[in-house]
Amino acid sequence: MNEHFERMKDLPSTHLLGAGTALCAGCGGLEAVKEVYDVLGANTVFVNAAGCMTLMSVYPFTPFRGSWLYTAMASAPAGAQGVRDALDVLKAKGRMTEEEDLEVVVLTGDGSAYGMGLSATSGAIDRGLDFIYLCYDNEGYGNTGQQTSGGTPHAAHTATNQTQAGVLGWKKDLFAIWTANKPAYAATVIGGEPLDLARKIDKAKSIEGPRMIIALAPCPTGWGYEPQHSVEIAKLAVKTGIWPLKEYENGKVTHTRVPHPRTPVEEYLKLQGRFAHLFEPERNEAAIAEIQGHVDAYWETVDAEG
Ligand SMILES: Cc1ncc(C[n+]2csc(CCOP(=O)(O)OP(=O)(O)O)c2C)c(N)n1
Ligand code: SF4
Ligand SMILES: [Mg+2]
Repeated sequence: MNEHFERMKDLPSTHLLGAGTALCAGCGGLEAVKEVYDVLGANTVFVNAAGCMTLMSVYPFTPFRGSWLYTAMASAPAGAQGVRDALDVLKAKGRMTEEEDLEVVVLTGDGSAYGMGLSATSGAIDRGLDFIYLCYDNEGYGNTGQQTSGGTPHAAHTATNQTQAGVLGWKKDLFAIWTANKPAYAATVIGGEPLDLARKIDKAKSIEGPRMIIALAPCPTGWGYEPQHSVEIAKLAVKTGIWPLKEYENGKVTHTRVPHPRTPVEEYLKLQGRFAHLFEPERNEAAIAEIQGHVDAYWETVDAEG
């Protein structure tokens, strides 16, 4: 077993399960949610799919000034529909003013967003639901010990993929799945690039309809690194081109940061315990080159589109 998962095994279960009543130090998901909330403000109701962030609202305690509804993993967009409809009824009956209205925000992990909750999300986009959908993507089922999800990257070790090769498949392109559904807006963000994130959330706030946001969420506990490296890893995700920052509006995708020159992907990979087997006991040149090739191929398509 990878040394990183050996260490996880010995952690108290409260820490393994997203730190019980608090989140882990250096949590990139929490950083992104805080930055998003700074822009959205108190007139927000979160509809939360079970995951690490659920621990931010353990009744009667919450750091939020607005409201919170907890749902099963697959159902957050359906819950958001109910909340949106109830708010609209209150407004129609004159029991709530426009100023008192709430922004309905699904807050979900990648386990739901890339898998279990995908059909409910697709349905909500089809119905033109007026909501923001925020996925903090820590690339695994973090709350239950970092099992593989549809967001887990190629070659990573997870609690359910401990072979020398790691995960054989490739991270699903959720942004492409969403934009194929033609939402009003979609964007990728990361807490380590707060200005880019704030501009996109501000824009999402000004638009009506389904607005989809994915935040890559560096996760010290699940990815196997010390909490103080979260911002460095976030910045490397962008500089290496592994996490393209982009947005979709009116049928067009625009990249909001184009790293040039791109830092080699191994600078990002080698900081994380989940990729340690690519470097020790000996470098797996073929696997590192394959991941680099994948990233290069993506950016070649971007360059070709100009
Ligand atoms: C249908 C269902 N299966 C399993 C669980 C147990 N469970 C709670 S949180 C969680 C992990 C969710 O992963 P993700 O959506 O990526 O969020 P994260 O934990 O990484 O924040 C699981 C499997 C559940 N709540 N519902
Ligand atoms: S996303 Fe990772 S760092 Fe954040 S609370 Fe969950 S396990 Fe901890
Ligand atoms: Mg997750």
